[in-house]
This record gives sequence, C-alpha cells and structure tokens, in this order.
Amino acid sequence: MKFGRLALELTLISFLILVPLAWSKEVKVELKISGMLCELCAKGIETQLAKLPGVKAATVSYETATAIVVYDDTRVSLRKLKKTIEKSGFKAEVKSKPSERATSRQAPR
Ligand SMILES: [Cu+2]
Repeated sequence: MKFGRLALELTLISFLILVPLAWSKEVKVELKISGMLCELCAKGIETQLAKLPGVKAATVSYETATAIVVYDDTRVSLRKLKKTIEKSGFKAEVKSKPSERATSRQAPR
C-alpha cells in the first residue's frame, strides 16, 4: 500500500530528527574556582574544559574566580567537569546548580 508506506517513512524521519533533540539537554553551571594565580590559569582551564566532548562553551574568569560552562549533560557530567579542573591543579565548587539554559524565557535573577 503506497500511502501506508509514506506515512511510515514520515514517522521514521520525524523520529530520527526529534529523538536526538530530546536527548541532548543543554545545561549551564557556574563553578567557583580556587587556586588561580593569574589570567593564564583561567585561560588554561578554559582550554581544558572546551576540549571535553559535550562542552558547548566554557568561560573562566580570573577576576571573579568563576567558570561558566554550558554543556550537554547527556554527554558529559558535572563530576567530569570538576575533575578536569582539579586535574589542572585547581579546586572547583558548584556555585549554582546546573540549570537548563533558558532559550525563550530568561530565568529570574
Ligand atoms: Cu596563572
């Protein structure tokens, strides 16, 4: 049956598109980093974090001693982020719990 087949194909295609979208969850976390001595330390951590698969963006500030990381929590864990920072010789503490990155609406501050 021709129609039945087309419907099946359309279902399959939308499934293939929607499933990865639903699975990948982008979250944002703020970490307090201690032990940084200069701007270069911050840059170094930033580079290490950005290298991790699943990390979308990493911004580390020496001035505020914080790292803001946007990552896909189905691909990389918060534990892994902390471990990566600690491996470089710094201490990392979660400042704000991972939150889904608001795309259409902004979270209240
Ligand atoms: Cu430094």
